[in-house]
Amino acid sequence: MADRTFLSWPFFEDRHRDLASRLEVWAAANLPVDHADVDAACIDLVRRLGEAGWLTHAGSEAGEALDVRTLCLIRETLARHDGLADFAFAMQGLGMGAVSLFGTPEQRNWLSRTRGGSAIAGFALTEPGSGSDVANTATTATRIADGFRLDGEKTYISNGGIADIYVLFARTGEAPGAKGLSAFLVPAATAGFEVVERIDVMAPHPLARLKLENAVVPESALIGKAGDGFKIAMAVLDVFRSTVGAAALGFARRALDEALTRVSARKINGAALSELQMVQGHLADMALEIDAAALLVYRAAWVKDQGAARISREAAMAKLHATEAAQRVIDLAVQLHGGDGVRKGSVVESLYREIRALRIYEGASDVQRVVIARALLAETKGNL
Ligand code: COS
Repeated sequence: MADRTFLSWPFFEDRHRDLASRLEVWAAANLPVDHADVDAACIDLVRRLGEAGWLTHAGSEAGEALDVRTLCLIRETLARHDGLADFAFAMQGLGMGAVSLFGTPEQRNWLSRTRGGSAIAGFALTEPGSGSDVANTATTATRIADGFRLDGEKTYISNGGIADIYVLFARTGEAPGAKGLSAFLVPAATAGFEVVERIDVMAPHPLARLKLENAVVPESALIGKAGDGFKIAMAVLDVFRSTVGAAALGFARRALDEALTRVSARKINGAALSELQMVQGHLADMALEIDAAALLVYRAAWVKDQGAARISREAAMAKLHATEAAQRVIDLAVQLHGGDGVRKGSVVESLYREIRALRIYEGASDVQRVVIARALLAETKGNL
């Protein structure tokens, strides 16, 4: 059983502790699910997470602030039990993040469906020609009578192929670069919107390349103001990057659990592996990485929940450290499992594959370093 002592940290309130206990019971009874058909598994997970009420935390229907500590606790717990369950939960939040933060009452109607599990959400930002460099978004949104015409391609879009609704970023051209982008709510059923390629990755989940050709959306699809798309994307990522760190934390805690069980049971030269000091050294390093990651993740979440307008630096630190640390922790867990660690289907083997993408999506590790350094330099400039 993973370490739960962190729940007594002052970052949390009793409602968080209560939620973590209830979710633990639910997750133990419902997870993991069979991953053989990831589309079917995700659709079913969204429905069940919705029915159980967990998805209500992934969106804000009435405009109240998202509770980032709750998002992190849910992601950490689900990831510890089943990476696909974490994915299903997280995408309902990220996909609808812009609507939770900036949506009109009409746009928020979608939230009642994504929070109930009857609609699936996607976040369409990345393009074949722009990933880290969001300011280079090439998909265009051209003003026409009563709305916009969307043309372009999006790729590596999670839930692509199964989502009912996407928040999609396109160039409206108010200014060059970052200041000329806007965010739109685009139903999958929009004429001219097509899923052109399904993408298979090392830890499979629904993922696709999307094409928009003469896809017309009404004026009411615009989220926030025209030209604010980049800031909207960054504000959403500010909230959800800490939660990626939380998912990594869940994977790392599971890896340490598996490693502890393994080294306690496995004998070498007549004694348990755990009696070797070199093994104990690895266990200590793993626990240290995990606690440091947890402190950064819940620090970022707590700061946001206290009402901070921007937590770019804290969120970047949480995501950067937690994902990189989890990779190291999981690698050690595989090592401590010997040959069994690389066997297909073993828990640590699947963790080894699942953690990798977290160091890339929602801002690769090097993007997080850029965000942290820029914040430091801006503070220094302000103090000179
Ligand atoms: N909240 C609100 N506004 C923000 C912001 C945030 N978190 N971050 C930046 N902005 C604002 C800036 O203040 C700036 O506005 P002003 O000129 O009015 O001050 C504007 O947005 C442009 O910011 P910046 O100059 O930093 O933009 P860059 O193009 O240099 O981009 C990075 C910076 C690289 C950090 C950004 O593009 C990024 O995060 N890239 C990764 C994207 C990503 O996560 N992709 C994965 C897709 S989701 S799976």
